Amino acid sequence: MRLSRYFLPVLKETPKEAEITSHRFMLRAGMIRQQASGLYSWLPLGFKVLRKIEKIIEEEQNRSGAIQLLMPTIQSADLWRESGRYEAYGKEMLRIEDRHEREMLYGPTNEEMITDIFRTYVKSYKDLPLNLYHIQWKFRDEVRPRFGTMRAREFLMKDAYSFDLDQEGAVRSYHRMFVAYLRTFHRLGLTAIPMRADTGPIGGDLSHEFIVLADTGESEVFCHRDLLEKPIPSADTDFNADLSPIFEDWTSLYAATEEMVDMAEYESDVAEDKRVSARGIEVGHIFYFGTKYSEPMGAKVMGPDGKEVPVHMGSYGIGPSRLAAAIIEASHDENGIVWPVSVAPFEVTLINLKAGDAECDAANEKLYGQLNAAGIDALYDDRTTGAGQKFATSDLIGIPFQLIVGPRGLASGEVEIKHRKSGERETIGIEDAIARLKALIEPERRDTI
Ligand code: 5CA
Repeated sequence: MRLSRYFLPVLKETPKEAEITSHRFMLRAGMIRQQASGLYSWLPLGFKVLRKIEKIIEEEQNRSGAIQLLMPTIQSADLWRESGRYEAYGKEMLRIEDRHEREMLYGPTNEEMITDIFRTYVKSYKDLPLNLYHIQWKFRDEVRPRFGTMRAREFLMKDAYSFDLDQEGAVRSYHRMFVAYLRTFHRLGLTAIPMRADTGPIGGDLSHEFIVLADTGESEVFCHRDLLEKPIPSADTDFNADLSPIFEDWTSLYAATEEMVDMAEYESDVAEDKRVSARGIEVGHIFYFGTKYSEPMGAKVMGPDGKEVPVHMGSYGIGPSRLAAAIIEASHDENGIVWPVSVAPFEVTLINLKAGDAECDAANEKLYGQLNAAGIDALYDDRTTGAGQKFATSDLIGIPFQLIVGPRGLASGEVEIKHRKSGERETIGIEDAIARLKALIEPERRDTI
């Protein structure tokens, strides 16, 4: 992408309304624009990040055996009356009336709708286990939308729903999602710790929140320090196998959110030097709730003994639009965002230090062609602005590498590579630059771990 033809409305001023770093940088980097309280447009740079986050989530959901579909954002109130949640949900639910005076709502979550789909088509235990997911916008009329896309009113959610014949099967499905979540957050460049959690309006008795530690997090959390260093299950994990050993291993160390923490237990379970009490951002939340929806909504299957039973269900949420902000909270410096390669909107900024100079332009054009041919996602800063502004823009928007090309280096056949994260610079022969960047970028894409 040529920056001169791109739409990248970066801001010089720090917007007043932004209280936390990620919100500030998302506005300044031209990623998002607030349209009304808690409602955001995703501008091209932000949208690219969001799509990359979604793609990683999809790959890991698919790997675990979940199947993607798409349900509408608007739902019928009648469906929610069946589960009893229409009245219970309260003011967070945006209620709408259509022209026929039918009561509708903008979905805050999809347990009811997926249960309706399931009960329509699935009748036998032979079709289980089944896990269906979608990535769709949700609306919750939060009392205090704040921190940009971190707590918005309209936000993107990946929500998966598992169906099993009995509790034992449902717990296996829960473990599969647990492992898929560990892998997903790791690939997004995050350390997210699963913690015992409260179930809230979703209900149920087994639940974990996945928490990224950050000072600006909304909840207080308490956990064992070793959880921060634990190795992540690899891509060749067999999702048909019993994953309870991985689950037990992770959950044997103490970790709980403020709603669930038992201070006496925390202090007796965790040695003083291993205690981490910090603030955290909830990026994912998984629930097992048995027959809470299948029972009232009549989602039943025939068991092997010929008897009909309501299915055991779980639901599994991740917030891609919140994640864009959470990743920035976890990875930035005073100059801007520091994207992990796996979600960076571009992998390299090609910085032409003397746009307009025929020789320099030619060398940059050639490198830009080579970057594209090598499958490297490059932003070519071909503007005729000063070098300082180009460095500042690339730093602000968080591109992992800069390939810096100017007349002085070209005279001796050299270019420079700057690493966004460490600030390190290397001078390299122009012929070797693409291979070097490839070697730096490919392992960081994390698509094979
Ligand atoms: N039905 C269940 C799981 S599918 C559910 O709704 N879970 S949830 O309420 O915990 O939300 C799932 C995820 O959506 C959260 O972990 C969070 O990452 C994201 N999320 C929830 N509320 C918001 C919000 N107001 N703004 C941005 N993201 C949100």
